[in-house]
Amino acid sequence: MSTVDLVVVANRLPVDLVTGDDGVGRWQAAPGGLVTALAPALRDRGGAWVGWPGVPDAAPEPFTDPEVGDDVVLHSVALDAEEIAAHYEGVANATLWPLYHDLIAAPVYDRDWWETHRRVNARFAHAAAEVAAPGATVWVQDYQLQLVPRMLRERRPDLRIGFFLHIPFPPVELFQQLPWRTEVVQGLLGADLVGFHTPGGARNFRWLARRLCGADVDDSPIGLREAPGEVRLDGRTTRVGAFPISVDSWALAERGADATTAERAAEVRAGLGDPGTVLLGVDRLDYTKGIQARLEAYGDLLADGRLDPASTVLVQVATPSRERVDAYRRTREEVERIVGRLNGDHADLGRPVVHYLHRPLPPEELAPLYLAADVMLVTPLRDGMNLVAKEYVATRPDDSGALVLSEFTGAAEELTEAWTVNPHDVDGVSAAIADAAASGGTDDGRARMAAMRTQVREHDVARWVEAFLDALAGPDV
Ligand code: ADQ
Repeated sequence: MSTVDLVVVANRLPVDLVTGDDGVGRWQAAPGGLVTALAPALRDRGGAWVGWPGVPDAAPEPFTDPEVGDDVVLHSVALDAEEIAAHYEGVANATLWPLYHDLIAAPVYDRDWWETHRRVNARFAHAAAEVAAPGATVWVQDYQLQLVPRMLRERRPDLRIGFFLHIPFPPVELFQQLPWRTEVVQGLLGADLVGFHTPGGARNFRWLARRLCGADVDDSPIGLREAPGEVRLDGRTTRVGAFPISVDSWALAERGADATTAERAAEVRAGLGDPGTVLLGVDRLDYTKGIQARLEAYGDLLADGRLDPASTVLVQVATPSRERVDAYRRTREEVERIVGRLNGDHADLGRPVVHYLHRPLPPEELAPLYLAADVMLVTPLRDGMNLVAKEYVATRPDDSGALVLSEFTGAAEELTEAWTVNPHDVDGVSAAIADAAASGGTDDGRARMAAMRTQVREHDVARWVEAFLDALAGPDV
């Protein structure tokens, strides 16, 4: 097998196996921020991507996909149905996801799942070790693969290994619940550089490295994009820093400025009955996203007359997600019950106050919605970053529009000019929505959006990739 100098390891490959009308399976690029962000670096360096193809037992030979890049070889890690249930639906989505998102749902700690999770992580590490050239850089992605860095280091001490966590790293008191907490911290310490969205996450991890593994740690403050901390253990140093991810700001701005997008946005508003105010939510249907909180807050505003149901519309687009996990089914039921109640209480014939779409929309449909929305509602109870907030800001063609943003998102550390809210405080969310809606056309509203647009333009996803890879390639410490 030929080997390469840059290997990305992620739970999923950047392509999906889809079955056509003729019954034949074909690979189709799965459009996503991460592949768009990483593909240029992989193409430049003739890289490889190691991941699970998303369906049970699929084990194709290494292949390429023109949309990812002809020079980027995709290596599949095969998982059987039992491994998908235990590693992916179990440990990843029912243990780590709720634990790392502040226990919004109760995490399940299952020893058999963990055994499988460990075995699956070892398989990813083995696959990466096979394709990495001597001295290559390997960048491991996200919470499903936290054991990989150490496993990979044991096989291949010559490699430069990076790890990035796309979800929040939890407060130390919560992390300590995990029965396999030391194994996870040791797993991550196999990397040369461990990246988080926020300095707080990096500091939590550094504290745990000392407490759980007896590592020698520095006490540098760790800033946004600067001064990573250092953790020394067994003669090696792991750097730990904050690398807030972003969006492809230029591509989004270009789409937002396109005449077709503006025309479609006008059609959308006309289709909604040309309301005075359009509010928008766009999320995966996940209990972390705080969809219920924003609906309740909106309901209060309609009920007490601060927003007029005859001239206000909320559009909520919710992508189906993890539908085999109980907590997700319950969240969907709750969201749909509240939508039904709000429309029952406040709608008129032909004029719903909430338009609810339970499906993903393609980017060419999302952009007009971002343009049509006077106020974007991003109210997660906890979120590593939240790209939707940045997409809204990046797509706006001018300084109009307003963002209501939960303080429990990574994005809130950068988009400080948003109307920030505590999503547990429904009265506070209502007040912020009312203020944001009233800010349209004011100097304050324009100044806030201008500042956020500058922030997102200057810190796009290409810069994120470059910052992480530069830090990873940095001087030996
Ligand atoms: P997610 O939890 O999936 O990501 P987010 O950052 O908001 O959350 O990204 C969602 C992406 O899906 C966005 O690009 C958005 O446009 C798209 N999307 C959502 N709903 C959609 C819909 N109905 N139709 C079409 N597209 C839709 C995880 C972490 C985040 C972190 C990212 C990146 O949970 O905190 O920001 O990874 O690190």
